[in-house]
Amino acid sequence: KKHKSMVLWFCGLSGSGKSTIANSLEEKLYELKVHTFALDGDNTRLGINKDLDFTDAGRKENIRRVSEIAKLFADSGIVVLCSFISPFEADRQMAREIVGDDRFFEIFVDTPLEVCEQRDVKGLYKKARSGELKNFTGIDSPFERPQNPELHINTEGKSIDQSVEEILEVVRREIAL
Ligand code: GGZ
Repeated sequence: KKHKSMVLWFCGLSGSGKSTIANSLEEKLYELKVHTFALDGDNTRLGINKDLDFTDAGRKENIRRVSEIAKLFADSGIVVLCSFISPFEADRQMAREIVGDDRFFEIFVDTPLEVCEQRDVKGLYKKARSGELKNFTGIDSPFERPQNPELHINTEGKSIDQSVEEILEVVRREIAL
């Protein structure tokens, strides 16, 4: 017998707030005694996926591998929070198929490019604009907006807590908290 698990798949531009929202949600779920595991570029692209670049093919393989990892964690009964730009509809569809449609929840963290670029926490947008960084999502690499995500969060004028509450509602419904 296993705890009910699910994969929350956060997609959106660099600097959109995916990881920030996921981390805050994780704290809330901890208080509710829900076991979680968070996957993002920081703990995968530096390790298991360090051989991959940001070409379309590199991103596809990145998404394929992290989906397989998410599937294994979900099989173990954990709620998995995946935060990846995952800019291509076909790759998100692949992730959904690998994980299983019934437990895959796509959350589009919709923050306008202008806002992400204004924040530019890591100075990557500046480098992308100057041409020092190639294939940067939103600048010279596309982001295909999700057409039918389970949840579409417009972050503008919304606090992290408000976004987290919206997601908590879905989680509560799914795993019957
Ligand atoms: C997009 C890049 C790039 C390029 C490095 N394009 O804001 P960050 O820094 O911390 O998050 C971004 C992260 C994206 O990795 P993902 O694995 O989520 O991407 S994907 O789903 O498309 O495979 C950014 C940094 O890596 N970064 N170069 N060219 N983001």
